[in-house]
Amino acid sequence: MQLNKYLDVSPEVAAAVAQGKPVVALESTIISHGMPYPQNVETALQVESIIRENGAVPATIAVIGGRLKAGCSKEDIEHLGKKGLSVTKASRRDLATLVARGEDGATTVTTTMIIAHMAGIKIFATGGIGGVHRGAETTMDISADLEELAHTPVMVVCAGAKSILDLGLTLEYLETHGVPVMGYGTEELPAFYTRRSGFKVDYRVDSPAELARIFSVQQELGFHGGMLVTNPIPEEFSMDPEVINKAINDAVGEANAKGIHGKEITPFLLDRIQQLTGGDSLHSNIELVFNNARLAAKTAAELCKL
Ligand code: PSU
Ligand code: MN
Repeated sequence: MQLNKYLDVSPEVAAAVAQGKPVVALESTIISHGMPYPQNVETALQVESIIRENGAVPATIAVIGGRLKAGCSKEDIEHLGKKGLSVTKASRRDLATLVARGEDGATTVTTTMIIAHMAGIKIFATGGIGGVHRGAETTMDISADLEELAHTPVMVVCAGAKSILDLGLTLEYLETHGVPVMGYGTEELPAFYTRRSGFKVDYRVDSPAELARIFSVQQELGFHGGMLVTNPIPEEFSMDPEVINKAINDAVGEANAKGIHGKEITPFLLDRIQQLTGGDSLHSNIELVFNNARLAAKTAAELCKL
């Protein structure tokens, strides 16, 4: 396969892809913008170990010095975690400029999907995706993640979406763009910190093998889009809905009062929620990422058998 000239695939990831072995992509915005240092680096490294324990090769994705990386080194991860918010949060519109200027970028769900696809990786595990923000009917703030899910053939395993978003409108947008929303072991869309949202997913799926089969058929049908797999946070780590919803509402209120918008709003809300819940939400956030990594690794292994 002719790889993009701006892409570096690590030798381990390249070998696994070439041999048809399971590989799971991981994003880096969650490292630089989603969690504080040093928990961000510890979590990123532990997620990689969990993927290995479950039989797949991890490929953490980022932009380092203008190179698109599929398979970051430990040093790259440490660098992204330490630099934190000063690393550009890189969505689709940012990639060309960062590459041309030789800069670093922390990849969102959007750009992780793009780079994973360039490298031949089909499955990606993360915490939460971006979506239609509350108030989007006036702000038009709709994450590029939804558009990427419509066009790029990568399965994204997440814990649903935080109710910093308008979950109903997010599902409507995905439906319009033909993105299937699967619930792993559930008929209800999980709300990231909690297992329930009151909204239905499109299909409940109960095994990694079936997820792999449906995704594979979608590709064979010639559809070019992705698939969203929503995996509820394990019961023991889920939060009290009243506590977390109050924190979310307060954080959204503050963001509106301060006029925060655009790419800054998601990192602002994530950070405020962590402060308002005294670190409980960070613990839940870490555990749900581990849970998604396990499911993604198992699904990647099933996909390789087909
Ligand atoms: N939602 C979360 N955690 C995150 C993000 C979203 O619960 O870390 C990050 C992801 O990288 C996602 C990005 O792709 O924020 C979406 O940003 P925006 O809303 O600006 O599109
Ligand atoms: Mn946005």
